[in-house]
Parts: sequence; structure tokens; C-alpha cells
Amino acid sequence: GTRPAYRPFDATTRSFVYGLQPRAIQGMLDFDYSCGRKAPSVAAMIYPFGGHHIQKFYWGTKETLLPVYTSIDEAVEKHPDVDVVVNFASSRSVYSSTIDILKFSSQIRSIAIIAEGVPERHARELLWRAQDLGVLVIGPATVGGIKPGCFRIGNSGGMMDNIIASKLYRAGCVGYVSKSGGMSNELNNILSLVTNGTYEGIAIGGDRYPGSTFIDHLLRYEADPQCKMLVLLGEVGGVEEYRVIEAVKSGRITKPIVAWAIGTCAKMFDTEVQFGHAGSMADSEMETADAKNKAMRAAGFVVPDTFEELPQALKDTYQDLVKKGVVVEKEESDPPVIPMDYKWAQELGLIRKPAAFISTISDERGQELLYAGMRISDVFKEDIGLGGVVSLLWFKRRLPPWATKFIEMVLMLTADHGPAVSGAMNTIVASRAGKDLISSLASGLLTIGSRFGGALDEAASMFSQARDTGLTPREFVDNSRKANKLISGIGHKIKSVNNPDLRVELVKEYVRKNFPSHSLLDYALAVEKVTTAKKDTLILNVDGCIAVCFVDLLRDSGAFTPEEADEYIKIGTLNGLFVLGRSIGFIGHHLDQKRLRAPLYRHPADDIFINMADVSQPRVLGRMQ
Ligand code: Q5B
Repeated sequence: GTRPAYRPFDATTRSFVYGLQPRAIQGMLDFDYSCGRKAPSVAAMIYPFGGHHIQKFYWGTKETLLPVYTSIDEAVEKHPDVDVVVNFASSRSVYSSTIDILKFSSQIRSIAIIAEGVPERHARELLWRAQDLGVLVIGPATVGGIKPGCFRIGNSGGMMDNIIASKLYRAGCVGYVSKSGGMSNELNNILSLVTNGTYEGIAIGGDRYPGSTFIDHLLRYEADPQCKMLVLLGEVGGVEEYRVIEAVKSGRITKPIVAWAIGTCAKMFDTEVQFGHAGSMADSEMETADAKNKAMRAAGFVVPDTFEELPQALKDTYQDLVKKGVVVEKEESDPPVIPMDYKWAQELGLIRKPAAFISTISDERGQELLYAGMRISDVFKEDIGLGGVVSLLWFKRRLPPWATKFIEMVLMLTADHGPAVSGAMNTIVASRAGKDLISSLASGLLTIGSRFGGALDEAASMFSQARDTGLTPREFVDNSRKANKLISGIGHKIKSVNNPDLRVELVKEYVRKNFPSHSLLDYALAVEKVTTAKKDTLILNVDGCIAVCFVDLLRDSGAFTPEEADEYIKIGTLNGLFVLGRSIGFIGHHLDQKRLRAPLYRHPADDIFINMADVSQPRVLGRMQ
């Protein structure tokens, strides 16, 4: 690239993110946007699984697409402008992926390794290889670092409001190094208050073998004319601070340097103290924080007496540079506003929006699934049965046991009526045409209607209307005939007075024994007397019988108001009983055909009377020529 080695990141830096990290990437893009970058700092993602695809991100108020490549090879070929990889691979896969990335060292000049717990043997080998190739490695075990106004490595700098508050959308003049990302955020904040802010900040990570260390970055800052002041936030353990001391003593570092080693409290403990980082333990006197602070002070660093005094030390050093004219303060300008994420704004209670849907029967959002407010565990504890579940999800209430048992009885009675009925036939034909369970089931269900199985709602409304308006059964039958209307729930293809439908008998028996009242059933049976007198197949059929009994249930169980009872009939509840019950049979027929390996069905032609007599002379519309 054209960037000087001391400045690996600038406002045109482009990177790959290795791993699927949409939140981190969105954070990088939001940072870019607040910096006024022309193009996002992330060019693409690399993720070996799930194939080549595209993901969508916000770019300010608009959206932008980023490709996901399955290999570094492809990504590098497609994006020659990229020279940074932010590697989010896990501690298990980070070694092999970084080795892969290092193969492209002529293009990829910097790699940030985020993973914690990378085996030291792997970390050391990566460090040596990268050094050989002159590739800058930041990490492992770090958020990375931030170059205000230019580039943000992953989640460095924290949330966007933090970034804006610490003015990281534009460059200051202070370059710092620290071990931890948390301390970096603190430093960004302090620097924004007592200086013109961070020029660049790197968290080298807390492991024993970081890919780059304090001295590497401080020498870069020393070489970079835009960086005017250095900060070293060291800690107990290791000897890296002494390499910086050497550099100051030998004159390789000349810029003012403010420093503090964290962990001075270690001496308050009797035993060795291991701080948060793997490397943060003193193996000898010189590795203690106190010894380091003393040595740095002696070498001419600005070292405060306590950590609390660090801001003042930074302020004094900075003010001195301003006074000398080394730093010329610029006028501030406001960064572009990053729209708040919808979810976040909602969480903060800043916005509201009307819901597109209302739902009132079940809720799976909490710890436990709720059916009409009843926990699923209570459904079993109280053994409410399938009828109880139907009453919760269809009627949003618990019905008395005689009613839930009735619902179960209906489902069991209607479960099947042999292979010859319309729905079963359709299911079988579809199944034999090679269709799957859902298609075959749907094919059967689609035959349920006013003639077959779907006469319940209409029967309920016809019978109750007739009875409610005071029609005698005979008047009802006569009126229907005059209106040329079949009575829903009356008539059967094969069942008759002499060949009674036992299902209907079972329903009648149960209802008479268990229902508080069965006035509409009685009325329907009186109607049946009239119709069967004409023709013995005009019985109260299974649809009709269930329908009138269900009206009795809705009206007289005490669980529904009269308006609710009417509404349930109007909105098509009762056909639902047959649909649900018969689905059991249709599924059975489908499985039966599959089990039998039944071949494609073709209806015999001799069973179809084909007659085209009335179309033998095709009609010609208009003139032929
Ligand atoms: N007539 C069920 O017809 C069927 C009349 C009527 C007054 C009536 C027919 C009908 C109403 C709808 C209904 C549910 C199509 C049936 C079911 C589930 C099933 C099925 C299974 C299972 C039967 C002969 C003569 C004619 C008609 C007159 C007929 N129905 N009059 N009110 N309702 N019913 N469907 O046998 O003077 O000779 O011209 O539409 O309730 O689907 O097992 O198969 O579990 O799967 O073909 O049980 O009744 O009789 O149409 O030739 O009529 O009776 O006007 O009079 P059929 P048709 P006329 S249960």
C-alpha cells in the first residue's frame, strides 16, 4: 500500500472481518459514518461455512450490502484495496485462519486477533511468522484499538454514544498503548476531557505473547508527525515497559510520554496476585507496578503519584505542548448523527409503533409457553386433555369437563369414515400421485364443504334460527323446500333410518346424559321425524347432530354470553371440529398408501361417460378468414 509503515490505519483503510460478526461490523460502519468516511471500512466478511452470500448493514440512514466470502483467497482477489483483517475466529480456529491470512502478506499488512484463550504455543508461532513477514499483529485477547476519524477495530471504543462522547469521530494528538480494552475506553474518555483527544489507541491484549507490544506502537507514534504526545498504560507483570524506558533513554523516543503502571495495590496482598490478564503477575521485583513507575519516572516519563492524578498529568503535558505551539487546537464540528437502532430506541422507550398484528391466544415469549394464559406445565398438571387445549385455544377459556370431553368425543367420532368419502379419496389420489403428507392432507381437507363434512356451521345457524323464530319443525322443512334450500345437517349418502349412523347415536346418548340442556338437539330430532317421513336417508347426520349439540353447549354451558355463542357459530368454529378430527384420518390414509407403495392412480375410462355430442361441431366465433 501507499501508507507509511508507522500509520497502518487511516481514513481510507479497508478491512476484512473474519467470522460472522454482524454487530461488530455494524459498530465499525456506524463509527465510519460518524467520522465522515466516504466508504465503509469493512469491505467484506470471510466465513468458511454456509456458502458465498451477502449481508445487509446500515450506512447512516441508508442500507448497504457486504459480501461474505468462504475463503481469504477469494476475498483478497476481489478486494485489492484491503490491507487489514480483523480476525474474530475462535481460539480453536484462529491459528489456522491467521496462518492462511499471512499467506497474503504482500497485501494484508495488519491483523487484529480478538480471540481469548489462544494457546501460547500458537500465539508464539504466529508472532514469529508475522514478524518475519513484517505484518503487524494486534492481539490475541484484545478488542484491538481505534484510530479516531479513521478506523475502528471491531468493538473497540464501546457503544456509539461512548464514541461520540469521547469525540472519537475525529483525530486528537495523543497516541496511547494499553493492555486492556476496558482501560482504553477509560483513557479515551479522559483524553477527550483534558486534551484534544486520542490520535490512536491500541490495546495489545493481556496474554503473555502479544503479537505486538507497547514499544512497537510507541515507536510508530514517535515516527508519525501527526501524533504529538504518547501515553503508556502498563501494568504489573512482564518487562515490556523497560523496553520503552530503553527507547526513551537512548533517544529513540523523544516525544513527551505520560505513563502509569496499574497494579500498585499488589503489594497490599501477602501472596502473589494474578490480575485479570494472563501476563499480569510479577515474577520478580522489577515486574511490580511500583518498580516500573519508579523506573519510568527516573527515565523522564511523566508519571503521576497515583492513578487518580493521571488526568492532571495528561492535562499539564498537553497544555505545555499547546503553549509551545506544537499542538494547534482546531475548532470542533459536530459529527453526523447516527440514527439510533430501532430496537435500542424501543428499549429506551423513545419511540412507539402500532403493532401490525394482534394475538390473544398464546404466548411463547416468556420462560414458559402459555395457552390462553395457562402455563403448558399446568395443562399437564391439571390433565385438561385435548378437549381442554381446544377450549383454551379456540374459546380462550376453560370449559367444564363434560364440555371438554364432548370436544374429544367429536374429534374421535369424526376422525375417519372410511376411504370412500370425498376427502379420503382426494387424499389417497394425491398420495398415490407422489405428493407429500401436507399436500395430500390439504387435498383431502379442500373437499370439506357444504355437502361433505362442512355442513356444521350452516346447520347450527339454520336450526337455531328456525327454532328461535318459532317455526315448527314442519314449517321449517316446508319453508326450506319452498326456498329450494337443502337443510344442512340433514341427509346421508348411505346412512338411513334402517341403517342408522351409530356415531350419531353415541353423540345423542352422551349429550342427553351429560349436557345441562339439549333443546336444539330435541328440535333437530323433531325435524328429522318430518324429513325421514319423506325419505329414510334424510336423517339428522353426523354434521348436523354435532352442530346442534354444540349450539346447546355454547348457549347453555354458562361459559358463554348469548352474543359470544352466536359469534362462534358465525365465525366458522364448528366446521373446525370436523376439519381437526378428520385430519387424523386423512393423515392415516396418506401413510397407508405410502406404506402400501400404492402406484399412481388413473381412473378407468369406462367409469367415465364421455359424451361430446353437444360439442361435436366446434363453434366458430367470428369469421375464419
Ligand atoms: N334432500 C348429504 O345427498 C347429501 C336434503 C334433502 C332436504 C336436505 C345431502 C345434503 C345437506 C348437507 C349435509 C353432510 C349430499 C353430510 C358428511 C360426513 C360423512 C359423509 C359420509 C362422513 C346426501 C335426495 C332427495 C332429494 C333431495 C332431498 C337431500 N338432502 N331435502 N334437506 N338436506 N345434505 N352434508 O344422498 O325429492 O328426490 O329430489 O346435501 O348435511 O358429509 O360418510 O359419506 O363422516 O364422512 O346424494 O358422514 O343430503 O341425496 O342429493 O340425491 O337427494 O332428498 O332434495 O329430493 P344424496 P340427493 P327429491 S354428512
